[in-house]
Amino acid sequence: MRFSNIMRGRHGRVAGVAAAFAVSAIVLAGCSAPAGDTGASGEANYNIVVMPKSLGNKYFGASDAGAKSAIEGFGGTYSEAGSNEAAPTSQSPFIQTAIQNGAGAIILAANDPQAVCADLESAQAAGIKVVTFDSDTNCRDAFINQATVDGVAQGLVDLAIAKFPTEPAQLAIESGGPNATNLNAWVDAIKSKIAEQAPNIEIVDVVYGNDVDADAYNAAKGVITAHPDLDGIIAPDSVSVKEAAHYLSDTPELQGKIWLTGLGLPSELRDYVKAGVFDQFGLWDVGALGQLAAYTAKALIDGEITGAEGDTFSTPIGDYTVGKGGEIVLGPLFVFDAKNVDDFDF
Ligand code: RAM
Repeated sequence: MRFSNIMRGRHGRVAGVAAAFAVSAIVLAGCSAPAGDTGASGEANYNIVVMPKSLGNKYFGASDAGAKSAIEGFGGTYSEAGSNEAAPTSQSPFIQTAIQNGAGAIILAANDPQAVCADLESAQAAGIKVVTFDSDTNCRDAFINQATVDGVAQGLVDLAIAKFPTEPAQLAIESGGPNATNLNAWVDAIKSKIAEQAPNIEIVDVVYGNDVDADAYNAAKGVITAHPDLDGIIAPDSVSVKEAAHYLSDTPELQGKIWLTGLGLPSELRDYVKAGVFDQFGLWDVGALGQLAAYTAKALIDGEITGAEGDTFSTPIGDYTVGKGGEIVLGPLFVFDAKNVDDFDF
């Protein structure tokens, strides 16, 4: 069963097809049309370059596959560009290449709110529409938010409170890139919600795995070693939760002692959940996130929206309204467990 079917059933809205993911190769935009809304022929310029935080992260493999299916569906040209490093300025050279190649739009998940703004502003000055998704910048036409910050944080905090309703508990947060807008917003919201809603729970540390498998594994090991009384970890990025589960799986004496939850992919976590290494995690329809970013880029190129609050547009996956600050929200957090994890194919 695809996630879109579940979303349609649970929330009464068609959430789109989560396309099968694949780790994408670096493909630079091979665009030839002039930048801007229309090419020399007056045709809309649907050459769209998708820039994930980094390549090799299956989360972005799934989102970019969704963007590719949407872009090709409306007759555009999809390309993906990025490096293996989720560093603040790692996308800069790819933005410059997209400008030189005359892209019609750039779709980007930012590693830092500000670091690529000079490059993105050059792109906008050249007539390129800029859509951020997953992690925002201070410089774009619209931002596709997978779920509200409050919704993501409350979903994870609810799981923590269900596990530790009254007894004193020490939890750590293991995040990904230390500058990422989305992750830092979620970490702050988790901390403040725990402080307000669960005085019995203490957040004793926040550590970072940099969206890199080995770093994330070592961050889990390090924080558990540094805090002998630690009861659990909340890991709000897909690499951290996967690698924390990997470390717990390698260390059987910690299973049952260290509780874990986070945001991750069913395909990467199903074996750990079914083996009882941990019980529950959250996420959203990652393919639909990429699709919505692509349809938003098209709506901007077509002049159907400008990114102003109240703009509305229709897409094959539903009707959307641009919210405050140019934000468009995909949908709510969904919780996976051993019973439903096999129903999802991303
Ligand atoms: C990681 C990224 C991304 C986040 C997901 C849950 O792959 O850090 O930004 O949204 O996890």
